[in-house]
Amino acid sequence: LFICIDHVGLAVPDLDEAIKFHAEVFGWRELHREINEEQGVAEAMLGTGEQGEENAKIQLLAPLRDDSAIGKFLGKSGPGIQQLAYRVRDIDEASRVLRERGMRLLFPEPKRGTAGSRINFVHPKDARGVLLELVEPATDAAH
Ligand code: MC0
Repeated sequence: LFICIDHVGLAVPDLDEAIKFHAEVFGWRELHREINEEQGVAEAMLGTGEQGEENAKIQLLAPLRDDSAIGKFLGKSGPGIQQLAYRVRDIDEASRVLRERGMRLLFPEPKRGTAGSRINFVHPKDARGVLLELVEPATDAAH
């Protein structure tokens, strides 16, 4: 059902400051940056492995608005891990199987995620306290 851990998402108040911190302290590279209006975030993907090696990424998520998912998370919990993302080959099939197993997905249909991917989320109450994202990468994605 799942291929691997795609990324771990961290809620941050300031994207530029967070990118600088993770680069200077941990040595992670910025791979990608974009604004996702629908999700209310400015996000950056950081590469955690050696160049060219397939590895899980770190996603930095800064809120565009206070009433966005990340804005609310920061207000309630402060900066930190907001989500764990599993990569799937086929998000429609993975969603069907998870629903069959009693998991509530947050969106009726997948939405657009980073770099043209298709995403959905398992409700944190059903995933035992973890906001679990499903990511089907775009077929022509460079990363
Ligand atoms: C809330 N809860 C969490 C949580 N957020 N538990 C673990 N991790 C989180 N991130 C818990 C609350 O503590 C609460 O538990 C219960 O879930 C319900 O929370 P709520 O306060 O009623 O609901 P909200 O308003 O905080 O919304 C939570 C929800 C929301 C997960 C529904 O954040 C959402 O719709 N998220 C999906 C979209 C998203 O996260 N977008 C930003 C990333 P108690 O025990 O207090 O009842 S966009 C993204 O990631 C894209 C760019 C990408 O990867 O490509």
